[in-house]
Amino acid sequence: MYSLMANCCNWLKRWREPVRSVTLIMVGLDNAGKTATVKGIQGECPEDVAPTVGFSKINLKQGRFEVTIFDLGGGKRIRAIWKNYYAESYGVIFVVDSSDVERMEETKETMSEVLRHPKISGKPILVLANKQDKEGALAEADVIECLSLEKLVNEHKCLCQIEPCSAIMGYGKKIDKSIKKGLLWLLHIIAKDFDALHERIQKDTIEQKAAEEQEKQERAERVRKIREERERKEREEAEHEGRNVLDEDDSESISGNPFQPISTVITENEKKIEKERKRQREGNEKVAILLKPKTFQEQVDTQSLNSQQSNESRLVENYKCALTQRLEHEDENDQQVSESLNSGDNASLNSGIENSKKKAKKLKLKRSHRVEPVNMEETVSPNPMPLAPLAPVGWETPTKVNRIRKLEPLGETRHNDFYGKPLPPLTIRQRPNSDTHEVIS
Ligand code: G3D
Ligand code: MG
Repeated sequence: MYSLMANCCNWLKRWREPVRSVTLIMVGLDNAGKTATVKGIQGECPEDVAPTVGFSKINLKQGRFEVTIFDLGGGKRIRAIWKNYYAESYGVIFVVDSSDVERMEETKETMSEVLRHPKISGKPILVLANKQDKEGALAEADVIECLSLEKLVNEHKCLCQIEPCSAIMGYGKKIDKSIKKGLLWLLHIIAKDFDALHERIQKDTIEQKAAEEQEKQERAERVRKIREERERKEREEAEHEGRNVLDEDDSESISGNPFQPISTVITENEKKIEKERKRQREGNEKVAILLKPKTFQEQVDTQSLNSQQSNESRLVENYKCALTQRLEHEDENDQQVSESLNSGDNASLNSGIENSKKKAKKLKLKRSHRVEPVNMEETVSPNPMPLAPLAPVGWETPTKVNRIRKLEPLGETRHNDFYGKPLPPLTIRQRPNSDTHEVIS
């Protein structure tokens, strides 16, 4: 009854324990049987295993533990990577080939090196004296003696358990009981002092990550310095030999990514050519802007031309205006002749006809030299530039000039013709058989 109650309490106690993740490392010399051992634990056939390159990892569940075991390669050159896993390891499984007496010294040195590492010292260690099935394999006591195990573990304050075993005897549930016993012992020791161990592992992991980051940066810095030094030497050599040093753009494109696909290089070159063309076009536009004053000068010339044409047109209009006045006088003279005819006054008729003939002749001569008015709308340039500053003040636009102002009466006795020559004085004659009537000749 008492034992039943004790078992129930233990079960309840274990049930309340949280699931714990534990990492272990499996180390030892190459060919010791490490991979065969982890395969057997995992439940796979341990025979015909290939040499481990780097490391392999297995996960298994044992009671309240989720166990991760790193099977690290044991070759002389690869042992340097072991230390990268020390910080996160809760315990160590060290596999020894008990049949290989010649390498016992090497095994001893290797184990000593592992246990004295600050990230391993004080952690529990399980020693598997493997290949016990082989003839001439050292017994447990001989292994302890050859490795000076007692001294070593005491020196580094590591709890230790040694188990003579054979990895190829079975796997899974039929695995060698010594291997299973040794694994349970290790997990038990870890569980006993789990919190302290866990805290240490957390701290060591953070420190190791910081150290790795620092080492990474230092390595990158070293690489950068080496590259700068190499580039400096290349530049100096190029300057010494008088070669052209690549310009910045080219060096960028080369140093950017030397392994980029050729299509990317072609596209980038096309972009560069297009950029260069655009730069040239912008340069041409700037030149055109610089030449703009010449165009403006041409516009000024056009204005002057228009102004000149305008002056000419004004002269023509002036002439036209005077000529119209003259024609009106002649019309009136003609009217006088017709009136004389109607009245039958021969003297005045003859006189009128004479005057009319003379003036007709004169007018004919003038009309033959008559200048036709110019269509100002056609001659005026459609240039939108304002011409007001160039046009004389007081002159009207040509379109308005076409409307002739009504003539004011000339002076009473004398007036001048178009050419400034004084005209004969006005005569007022009395018509016969009629009232006084003014005839302007
Ligand atoms: P390692 O991982 O430590 O380098 P392996 O060692 O697990 O690769 O084993 C190396 C050789 O030892 C393998 O043989 C393997 O079968 C054998 N071996 C492992 N454990 C035992 C054992 O307990 N007894 C015997 N007799 N042999 C074992 P191969 O021939 O494949 O190289
Ligand atoms: Mg291996």
